[in-house]
Amino acid sequence: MVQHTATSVVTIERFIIEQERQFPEATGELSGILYDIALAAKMIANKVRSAGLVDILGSDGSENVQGEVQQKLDVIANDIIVKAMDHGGRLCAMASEEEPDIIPIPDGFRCGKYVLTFDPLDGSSNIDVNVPVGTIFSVLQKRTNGMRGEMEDLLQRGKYQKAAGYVIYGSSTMLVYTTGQGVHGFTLDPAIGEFLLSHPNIRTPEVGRYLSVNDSYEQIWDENVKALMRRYRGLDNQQKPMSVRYVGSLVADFHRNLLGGGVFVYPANRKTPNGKLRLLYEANPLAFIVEQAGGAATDGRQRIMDVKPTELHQRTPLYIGSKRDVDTAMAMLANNAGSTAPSAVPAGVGA
Ligand code: AFP
Repeated sequence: MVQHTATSVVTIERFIIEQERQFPEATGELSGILYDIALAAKMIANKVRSAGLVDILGSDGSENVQGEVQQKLDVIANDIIVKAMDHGGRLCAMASEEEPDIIPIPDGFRCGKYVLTFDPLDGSSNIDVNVPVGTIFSVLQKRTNGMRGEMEDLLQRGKYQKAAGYVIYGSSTMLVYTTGQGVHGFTLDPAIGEFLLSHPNIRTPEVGRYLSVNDSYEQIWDENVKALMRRYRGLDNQQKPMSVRYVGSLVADFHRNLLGGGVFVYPANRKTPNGKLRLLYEANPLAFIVEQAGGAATDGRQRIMDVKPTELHQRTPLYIGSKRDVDTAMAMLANNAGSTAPSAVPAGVGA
């Protein structure tokens, strides 16, 4: 690991090159993917920043594959990423939370040895109220022999990820990524249009201060999930109470907890028995990051990155963050995680 002082100005490009030099066998393809993502992130940041100024807010009326109404910026961000990534010759397929099927590399472009999955603009329902949103991505290496990427290449366990990261469009724009050599954060300097290394070697506290959960679902949680929440709040006198912080924008909640220590929780409930969040686009990339930072991620039964995906848009319960707090979830949910008794959902819950 190259050491940088707090005062050295290191662009993301320089940092990626220096990391790559430590691996003489590296072809530069993974680095190229990361540059292209950084470029797409700058373009999306620009759109997000001006969202309040131009009439591009609100829904464009179409629905994504989960039946959710898309915001216009979702569509724009999706398009930006696809166009920034599909012609570089480094990817052989992509999958986006906003598209139902594999996104192929268009005819005429070279296919590379990696696949990319991404959520182009997570938390987009928050855009109308000027709350941070984010992009999440994951890079895997192709496994099949043909030229084009196939479903099998995308449906790999998270532990096989080669890189993962997120971009948070907040009071400043930050890109945080890992290639398995620690977690590094870069802040966009808008004056020069460059991501500069601002958070080298991020480590997350072992014990969290914050609990991020939407507890309006309490009525439709399992009893063991309710017990876990009582534990986190200190109500069973087993630990110090955690402070509740919930933005409702996963990247924002995750980012705060990564830096300050905490656990983000989105359990299964009777309305969504597999939880809400997506394994490939949200849980796996953030799990890779949190583990690299010293934290952990589980679905309540097993480590997130050990789950074998069976479909592109698979959902998963998610408990992610500081190690002790995720271990507590594992211990308290192990017998019955994710499953909920099939009884009626009270009217109005989980709307
Ligand atoms: P949207 O992309 O539909 O806004 O969903 C955001 C999200 O996937 C994630 O960013 C939040 O953590 C989570 O949903 C919030 O869900 P609840 O509204 O059910 O708490």
